[in-house]
Amino acid sequence: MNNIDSHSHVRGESVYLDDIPVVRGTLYACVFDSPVAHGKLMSVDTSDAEKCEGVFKVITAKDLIGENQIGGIVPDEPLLAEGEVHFHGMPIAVVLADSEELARKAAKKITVEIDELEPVTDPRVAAANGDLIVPPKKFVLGDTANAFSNCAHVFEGRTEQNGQEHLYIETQGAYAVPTENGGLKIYSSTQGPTAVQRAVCRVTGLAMHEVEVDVQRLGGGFGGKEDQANAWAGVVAVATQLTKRPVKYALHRMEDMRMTGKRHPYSSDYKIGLDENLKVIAYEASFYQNAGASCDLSPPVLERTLFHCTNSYYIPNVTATAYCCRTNLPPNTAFRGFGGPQGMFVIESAIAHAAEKLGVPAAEIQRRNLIETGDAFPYGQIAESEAITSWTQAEGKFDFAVLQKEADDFNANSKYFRKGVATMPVCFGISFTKTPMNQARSLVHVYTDGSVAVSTGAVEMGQGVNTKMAQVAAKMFGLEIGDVKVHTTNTLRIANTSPTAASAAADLNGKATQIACETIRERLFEVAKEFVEAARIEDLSLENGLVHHNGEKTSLSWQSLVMEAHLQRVNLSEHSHYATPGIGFDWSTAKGHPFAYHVYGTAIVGVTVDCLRGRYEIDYVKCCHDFGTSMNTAVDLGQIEGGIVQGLGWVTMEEVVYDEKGKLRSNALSTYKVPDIYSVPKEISVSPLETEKNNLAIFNSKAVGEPPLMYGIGAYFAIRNAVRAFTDCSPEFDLPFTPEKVLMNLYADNS
Ligand code: MTE
Ligand code: LUZ
Ligand code: MOS
Repeated sequence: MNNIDSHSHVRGESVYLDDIPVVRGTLYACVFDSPVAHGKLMSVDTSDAEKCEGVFKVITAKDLIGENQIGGIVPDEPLLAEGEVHFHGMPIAVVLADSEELARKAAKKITVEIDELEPVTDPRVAAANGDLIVPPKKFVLGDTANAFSNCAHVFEGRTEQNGQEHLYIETQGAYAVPTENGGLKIYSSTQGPTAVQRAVCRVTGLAMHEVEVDVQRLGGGFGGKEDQANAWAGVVAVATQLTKRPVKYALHRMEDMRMTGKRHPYSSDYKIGLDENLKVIAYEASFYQNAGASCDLSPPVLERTLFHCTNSYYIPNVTATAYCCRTNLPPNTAFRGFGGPQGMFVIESAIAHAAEKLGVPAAEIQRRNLIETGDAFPYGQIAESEAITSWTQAEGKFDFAVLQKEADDFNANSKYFRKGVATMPVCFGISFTKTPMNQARSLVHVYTDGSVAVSTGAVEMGQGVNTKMAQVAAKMFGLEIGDVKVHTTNTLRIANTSPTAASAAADLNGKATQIACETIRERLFEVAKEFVEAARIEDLSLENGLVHHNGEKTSLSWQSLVMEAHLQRVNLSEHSHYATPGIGFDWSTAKGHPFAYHVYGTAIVGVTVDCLRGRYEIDYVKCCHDFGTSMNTAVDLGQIEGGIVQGLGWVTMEEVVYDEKGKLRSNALSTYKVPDIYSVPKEISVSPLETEKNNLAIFNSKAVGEPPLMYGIGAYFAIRNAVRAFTDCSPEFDLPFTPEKVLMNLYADNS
């Protein structure tokens, strides 16, 4: 079963925001953004821009009819700057013109007077200044203070992690079309149609039922469009409201890179305590999150850092504290893993540190501390663990000892190359940690020709969720995948959606679709029962387009059944709702059962470092991954491969650079490097951990969108091991480990 979009993708026929035919009279927007990171905005002069050819209007904050505010969690994010600018790239004015080119040309004519203030770019400086966006958050299990005094070994250190540009192939954008009586229809490249609808309503003053948001698909989101599509939709909505003309804005790559936030950089401290048997007895961590200039999704990202701060391990005494630090960078935001990778890197660094000091392999400490079923996570949820099974299966399948020996033998015989190997277990919780977000709706229509249409709140962004939705309906009705069409994600058909995020879209929307199909199927079986003279509807099933009775074919086809039901005036449509049962979290105690389940896995990563040049290649990533029971192995394998490559890009070559003035230097594809075909692992092997256990995943097929990204973290530790095999050094735990940094460490003076 392939992705249903693959055919139109390879033919270039899939429709993205910029492919939607524009309506006559459409104006094109271009945002003028702040040239400095921090300052008092004294004046904005748009007069020269307004005189430019083709310019219809220039909008600034004072023109807004609604509220100048798009901050969803904390109201600290104006749509257009007013009084002060908080980051380089902050939108200040919007030029509307007859073409994109004319709008961009005119935007260059805008001038501003700004009294510059000192920008803060370091989260520790912000924390020292008391500039936290929300109060610190803390998880406590056991008693670390006491436990450390009983540890045989205690190690302390610090880690630095940089951000990551989403680099979705399709940049951000939105298109607003006026509808009757002042309403708006918004096409948006967003993971959160409802988030866009809310933001648009806030800045225009319209009610939610006056604004329709429609999403066909995204050319990638990766978290970058969970919240940060809102601004561009807000811009075109305000422009349409003020001009009564359709308005479109599709950002150019450099505008997108400069104006949008990225994965959060973190600076962290750790302290780890072990006993004689390498059991981790106590762990303390402090996380300083670089949130950027406004709140955005930083608090829930920070919370997920805490949720995953012990990764796959059981540690009886944990104190983890997290600080949401306001700086003068673009607001950082959701990015695949959502703070989880940042939490996991710190514990893995602490383990690597301990291993180096104790002269044991890190894998030995990892393996001895894997969480078991019945153990509690620091937030109180009791594990149903596959940590040991995935480790054991990976070790059996890929023979860690042989891989390590291969590397050792190679190293003994090579003058300038070194191989390194590292293991990376992963445990990732599935559900939005904010419990109310774990709900979804689906609308299923069966038409009288037997074809089926499904609409859900899920947004297709390349991850294959539409394919999975079609599979659910096809399976429930005993049809072919081609008999089902998944339609755009639209707020008129599906209201109050959670964003497509947290890897939970297939589960939530799939379960809702399953419920809708079940309801329709029961109605149809009542009709079929008479025709095939069945005693009970439980004896009926739908397979290969035919009604089956006690497992035997009947002559009643799906199409005849549907038509007959319609003639009998039976409802062939259903709008259903699903909410994950049994989950909840109480922040007053910082305990609860936030996740429907966890996804586990263990990876082993091998690299070769060129010790003359500092360059490296990833030889392999081999993992045993917990799929539950995959409903689509092609799609899931694609997610694993993409996730791994994105994860190792973050820890190796992707380097977001802001200068001391808070200006983005890595602001184009020429200065920001993501993994390409030459830098992906030469081999990615996936061994499925198949379990029969029931879980809350759709058809027991566990969520796969984010967890594999964290296998990529193993690349950092593998490179580190290779470097240490060449020279006696102890590189700082500092991401990304670019070839430059590797080279510096290879020839650092450690004396
Ligand atoms: N895969 C592709 N191709 N494109 C994307 O934008 N986003 C990732 C992941 N995989 C993404 C992707 C992120 S951040 C999430 S949360 C999940 O997909 C969301 O989709 P799901 O809930 O259907 O797994
Ligand atoms: N988004 C969100 C997420 O709002 N809450 C989450 O818990 C989450 N987790 C992962 C990715 N996005
Ligand atoms: Mo993904 S970071 O939950 O959009």
